[in-house]
Amino acid sequence: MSIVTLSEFIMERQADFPYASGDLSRLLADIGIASKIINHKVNKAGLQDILGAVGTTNIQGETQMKLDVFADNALINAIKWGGQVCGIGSEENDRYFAFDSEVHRKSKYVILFDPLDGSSNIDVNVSIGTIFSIFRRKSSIGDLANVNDFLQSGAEQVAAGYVIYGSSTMLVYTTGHGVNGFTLEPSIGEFCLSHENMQIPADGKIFSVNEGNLYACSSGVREYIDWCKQTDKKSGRPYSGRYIGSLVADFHRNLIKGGIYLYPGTKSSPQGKLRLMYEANPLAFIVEQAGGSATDGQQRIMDIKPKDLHQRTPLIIGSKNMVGKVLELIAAENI
Ligand code: AHM
Ligand code: MG
Repeated sequence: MSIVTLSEFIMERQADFPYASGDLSRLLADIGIASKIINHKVNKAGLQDILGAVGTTNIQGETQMKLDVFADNALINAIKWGGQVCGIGSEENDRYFAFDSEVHRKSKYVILFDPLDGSSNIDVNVSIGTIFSIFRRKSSIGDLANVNDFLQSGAEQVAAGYVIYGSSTMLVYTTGHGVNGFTLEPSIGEFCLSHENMQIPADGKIFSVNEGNLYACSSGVREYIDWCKQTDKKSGRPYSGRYIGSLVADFHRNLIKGGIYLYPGTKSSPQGKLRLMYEANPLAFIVEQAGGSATDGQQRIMDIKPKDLHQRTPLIIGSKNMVGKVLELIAAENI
């Protein structure tokens, strides 16, 4: 059996971009390296005295866990050292970084990431993840990166992906030519191609939502969840409710098995909880590349014009027909 490593695959696929200079390939490889470092630390989390809050709070007012900070630093260092981006935006930092060296000013890309999503699950041993999104810069090569390089709509992403630190560690990414998944083989320390050309089933039997918020959601979303629970032999309902509360893990399962994840707006938080730039956009790019859909209930996630680096958005993402059904019920709300 021949093994294809992440680096081999990235190099092989560089031919997908006829005029590419290899910068994007190197950037993806740097993310692979950072995620191995994060994986190593996450796996040791139960053994070391590294749990608990650092004591600082991030821009969203959430208490940071030590591993969030570690993951953030690991990614920033690996990516900055690689020199393929002129700037970085991270969910953990209120402002973006624009790198001032000559090498960085000449680079073509910016990256945004959520270094460790679902980090409130670390101390209960539940899967967590890293999510990233890459854009081509808007400003001129040679300039310092500015906010407009980051505030691009999802449709302009050139690559996106996630790493799930679960029962095994996987890296899944797209550059707009399908979705491929790599499993970390610990004995050789390499991500190996394990899920080639991933496709999400058009229909699924899993719905993932925090039902505790349901009374505060719009009637269309409530009706959809009711519909999922009704018996209908033909369509295989009732569906199964599966909610880990760790976006990458819920998304990854639904991508493979077919399903839908919803984090809608509520009365007190009309924009929901999740961040457009760090969570919704990259996963939307992946799900669309795998044949699924992602919407905020009114429009395609990747069409949203961002105004703020940290803005939130409602997110309904997964199997195409399931997302379509929710949209049908939301549209009927206004009639
Ligand atoms: P985080 O970025 O602070 O970790 O928050 C995002 C997480 C997602 O992973 C998860 O799907 C969601 O928050 C769960 O939220 P809730 O506990 O409100 O259901
Ligand atoms: Mg997050």
